[in-house]
Amino acid sequence: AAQKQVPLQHGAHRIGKRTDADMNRWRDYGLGEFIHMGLYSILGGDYNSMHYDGAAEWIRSWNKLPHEVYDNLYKKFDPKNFDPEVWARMAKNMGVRYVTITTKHHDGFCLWPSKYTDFNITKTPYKKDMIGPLVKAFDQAGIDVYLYFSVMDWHQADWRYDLKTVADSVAFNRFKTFTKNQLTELLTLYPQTKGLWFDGTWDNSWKKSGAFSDSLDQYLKKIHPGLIIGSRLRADDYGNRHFDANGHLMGDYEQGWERKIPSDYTATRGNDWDCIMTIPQNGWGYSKTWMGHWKTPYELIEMLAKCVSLDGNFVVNFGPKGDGTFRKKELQTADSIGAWMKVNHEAIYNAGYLNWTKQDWGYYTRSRKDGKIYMIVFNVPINGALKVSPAKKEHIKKAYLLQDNKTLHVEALDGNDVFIQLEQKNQQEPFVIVLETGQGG
Ligand code: JFZ
Repeated sequence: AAQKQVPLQHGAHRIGKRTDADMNRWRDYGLGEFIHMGLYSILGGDYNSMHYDGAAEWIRSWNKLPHEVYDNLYKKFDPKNFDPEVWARMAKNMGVRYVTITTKHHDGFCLWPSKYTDFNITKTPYKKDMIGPLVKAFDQAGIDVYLYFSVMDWHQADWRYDLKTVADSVAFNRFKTFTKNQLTELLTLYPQTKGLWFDGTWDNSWKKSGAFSDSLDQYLKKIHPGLIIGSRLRADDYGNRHFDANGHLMGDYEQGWERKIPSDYTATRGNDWDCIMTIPQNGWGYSKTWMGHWKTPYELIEMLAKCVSLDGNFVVNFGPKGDGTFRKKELQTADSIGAWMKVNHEAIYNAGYLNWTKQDWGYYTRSRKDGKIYMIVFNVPINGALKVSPAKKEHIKKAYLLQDNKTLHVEALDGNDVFIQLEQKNQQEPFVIVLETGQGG
């Protein structure tokens, strides 16, 4: 029986995936990059010889650091060694197909010359715009650009966490106009923008502004056709976020997979989604001391394979230093992922979910272009044989290594199950096997 539907004015306006060219392109990215750059990059998580335990880009909220000190950091913002071409080349070499850049984080500092606030990059010793040159360099490298924008703004006097009085609502209405102006400005200045990545939308003030967030979403898409906006912008009539009261996704893709990956396909609810991941345990902006375990390139590649196998994209975050350069470890990580991608990108780009039973050796992906099946292998069993159990009516005709086209022996088992026999059992790195299938069998 159909569930009772709650009538909504500001719920999802579309059920199911977007199928236009822009969204199809998004779906096929596979791998992306996130960049957090801002005033926090100057401090790197430290102040007065003390270290802040939280995420470095949140350091302004630390009670040991006076707001006045933080808000004057713009006088020291001078990324002298910033070269947009170098950033774009690094991303290209890593094999990413889209990038999301912070234009304004929670602190309210704007990396573009916004005419709606003085708290922007033109007032720093650096003086110049950072966003424009980045958009241009990435765009020219063939990497699609998305702009991160925090709605929550600690610098604006009109920002409210909640709307408890009439005065709160009056101030917050001014803030809404300010927000709309800034977003219009970004899309006007940087028309190459493919989408907006909203953040800081979890407070009551915003949850009570469902009508506004709905109209803002429609307005932005009207002035910028094809624009992609995830599920972190809107709230419905009742303040539900991501999914409306009827369980429908509000946004072009699910934006809630932050440092976590769906356990299986059911958990994705069949929606478009991406996972954004930090290399350390947590923390997005540059931190001199990295938090917890540092994910190795192969760990990140395994996450990438898992995301793509579940129809999602995987996005790795980088936090450049205040001078505009990347720490060595990040450069090495980007390099290693890139080296693997150069050989194996076919299994990642334009590929997605395959409904065959998952096996312990790794992950399947299927090409949306030609239906080829990829096995991304991380764990080779002791017997050196990889079990494949195709869905009914499909059978394996051929298996070969993507890295050198070497054909592998396919041994028939019960039904249409097979063992793919590896000649070399002690693999040291993840590798890909291509399967060609036929009907019947
Ligand atoms: C937010 C920011 O607060 C953070 O600084 C960073 O920019 C990150 C990309 O986004 O952090 C979040 C947002 C959402 C969740 C967790 C952290 N969440 O949904 O679990």
